[in-house]
Amino acid sequence: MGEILTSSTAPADLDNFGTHGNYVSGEWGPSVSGRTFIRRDPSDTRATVGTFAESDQSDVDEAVRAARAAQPDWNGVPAPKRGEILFRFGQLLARDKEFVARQVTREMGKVIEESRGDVQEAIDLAFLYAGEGRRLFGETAPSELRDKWAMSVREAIGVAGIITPWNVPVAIPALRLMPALIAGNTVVWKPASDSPSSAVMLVRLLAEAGIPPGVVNLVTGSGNNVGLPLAQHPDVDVIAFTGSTEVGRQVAAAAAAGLKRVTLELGGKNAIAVMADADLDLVVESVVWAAFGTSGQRCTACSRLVVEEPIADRLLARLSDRVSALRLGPGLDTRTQVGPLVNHAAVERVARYVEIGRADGRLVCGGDAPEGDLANGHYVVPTIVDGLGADHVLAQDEVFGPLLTLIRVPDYPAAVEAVNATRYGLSSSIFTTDLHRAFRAMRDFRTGLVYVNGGTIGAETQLPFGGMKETGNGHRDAGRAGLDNFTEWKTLYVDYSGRLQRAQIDNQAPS
Ligand code: UN1
Repeated sequence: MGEILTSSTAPADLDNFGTHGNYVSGEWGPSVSGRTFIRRDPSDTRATVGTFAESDQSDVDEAVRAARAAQPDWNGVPAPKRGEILFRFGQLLARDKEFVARQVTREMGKVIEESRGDVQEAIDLAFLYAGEGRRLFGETAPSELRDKWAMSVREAIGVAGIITPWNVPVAIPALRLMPALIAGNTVVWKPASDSPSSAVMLVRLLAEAGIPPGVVNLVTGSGNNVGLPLAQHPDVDVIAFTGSTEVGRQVAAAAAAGLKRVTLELGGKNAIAVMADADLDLVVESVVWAAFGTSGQRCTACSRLVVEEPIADRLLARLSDRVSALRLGPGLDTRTQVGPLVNHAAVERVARYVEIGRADGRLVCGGDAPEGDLANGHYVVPTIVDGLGADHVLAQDEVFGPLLTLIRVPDYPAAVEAVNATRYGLSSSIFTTDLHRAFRAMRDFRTGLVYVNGGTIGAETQLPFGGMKETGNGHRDAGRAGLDNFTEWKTLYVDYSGRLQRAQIDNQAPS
């Protein structure tokens, strides 16, 4: 992997991330208005994570100007050289992995092991797209005419506006930034207000890796004051948004007048289907991880468990024992298995759904306020609800929390129907030991990702990531597909016959 990097920019005092501005034209500075906001630790809101720039339209304007001005030069850097900078960024992130992971946990709450995975996914993406700098393949095709050449090349779109969520605050930005940058676009990035320090850390490392001034610009602040102005901005060519379906619609509408490219990675209501022949030990472990990892706050999280009736009671009993024993606590405590939710609004939202579950179904476990010393954090006890149908609101809405709804079905066709009975289509999974069933599910489940004998989370970086239906608008992140979000196709024809040759007219077979 080349040079080993040992020194770190990480400050010694982890508990004080300090005050940070925006990053525009290679300079850190306050917002134009001078306003700031504070991010608190979701595991104990008495602790402050840091203070960040509260930006608005004028900051967006400056950042877009900087990105526009830097784009031709960045585009002129040979793609393999751009790749070397991304590679170095990956090395720097590997060097600082532990520091970045700890900071991620402090600001958005998930357990430290998962934050390490988040950072690792970004390292993987940096190396993956660094390699794309030596590929970025187009196509060549034979012309239908003699002495004529036909080929296509990928080209940068221009300035990319990238809006990212707090739940995977390192990997998701990398899913967008790495392909945008390798293709020669410049970027204005608005991270979620609940995870600004992850963004600051990534931008510092990008700068240290050698990203030139103006190529990546960071503007922190709210969705209304920064995200929407960015989506509407006439000088932004492509908008990439990852977040809820509701906000995705607003972003798409804001970008529509400018006919921008819009790539949306939105909600999920992901199901695990468990067939009667499944290995139940494996099911229990996989469901706990898929449903309650990141406290259920992943777009890929499993929130519906579709179970064949004959094994439903047995599975539920085992699951309930296992889930009731999960240890809640701060994500930095290595004994913790489930961390807090991101903020108070999230706790209230999940609590509302738990109450609906209590009224309309049967709470199998959870549903109560957390015990012990957790009153100062945003904790919700992992909860399972039984006795509801696939069309119930708990089986339809993306709750984005540790709430799992069990749906009993008589057989495989009913399982397919239940799995597909949502407006989302991100991830799904089947547990079975029957090979034929497994292949049928791969065909029948209408989701962008289908797992066999694995939970719904944990997609790798080298293949397309994204969903069908209202999970997005048809685009995919990751792998080579991720380049499609940030490139135009240019088709090139070169006629070296020295005479007029007309396609579709002068291409008769030789007589
Ligand atoms: C998300 O929750 O928005 O497949 C993305 C996974 C992760 C990415 C999650 N690699 O669960």
